Amino acid sequence: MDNKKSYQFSHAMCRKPSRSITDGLRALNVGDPNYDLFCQQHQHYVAALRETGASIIELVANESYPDSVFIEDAALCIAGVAIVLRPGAPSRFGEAANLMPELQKVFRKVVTLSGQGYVDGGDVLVTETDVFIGLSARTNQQGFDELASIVETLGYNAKKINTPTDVLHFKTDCGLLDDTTIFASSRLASTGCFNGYKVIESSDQEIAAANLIRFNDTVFISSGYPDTKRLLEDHGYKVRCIDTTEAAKVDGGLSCMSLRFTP
Ligand code: CIR
Repeated sequence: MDNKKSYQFSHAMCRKPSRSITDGLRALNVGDPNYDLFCQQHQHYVAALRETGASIIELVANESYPDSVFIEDAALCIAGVAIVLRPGAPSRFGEAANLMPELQKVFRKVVTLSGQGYVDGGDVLVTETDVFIGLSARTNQQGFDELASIVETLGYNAKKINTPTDVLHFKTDCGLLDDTTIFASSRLASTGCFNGYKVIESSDQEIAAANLIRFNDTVFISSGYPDTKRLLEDHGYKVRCIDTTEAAKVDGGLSCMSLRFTP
């Protein structure tokens, strides 16, 4: 099956938030997420993805891993292959192995990184031809090397980027809009890492809106960023806003709550 375009997907896999989300990792403590409200916001997110026509596989909550709702960090689904990653935070090490059987139910080919490197899926942005991999506190050089060698066999160019300091993940600051266009913070865009692409920059006041996802015909952004919504609509995109206040308390955003793929 032809899996391109890089923003068109027949499926997404999501994991319900666990009650242990109150122990989720965070750079800054602004208070624990409210579990019930998180579940409500997560349900809206899942329903919105489904409304684009995709089938959504919803996994049960996993209390052993507080951050497991952020399923994107444990795997990369690309060109019909599921690559089980190695999340770089100690409390998340086990998430990938735990997810593997679920991926095996859906994908004919499931592979793992070859060594002991670390990669969080939040550091990986896939376009039609390129796989950008951001080195960060969670993704190291060895992880880059291991993932690059896999995606290159799938026909992609692997591009190594240095995620700006103090930014959790590469995709905290960017998201794909279409074949040739990337939305990014100015601090990331100004590094020139997206040369060859058209870049739409987020305003510095709405930098948190940079973690958006294009899923089928819709661009999903977090609620509360009216300038970003207008900007994207002015560029012709269909935009839908989703409340992510509870995920944000533990440094989560839109991209991290799903694996998006065509198996
Ligand atoms: C973590 O620090 O790992 C989680 N609390 C948040 C992960 C967000 N993941 C992502 O943006 N891909």
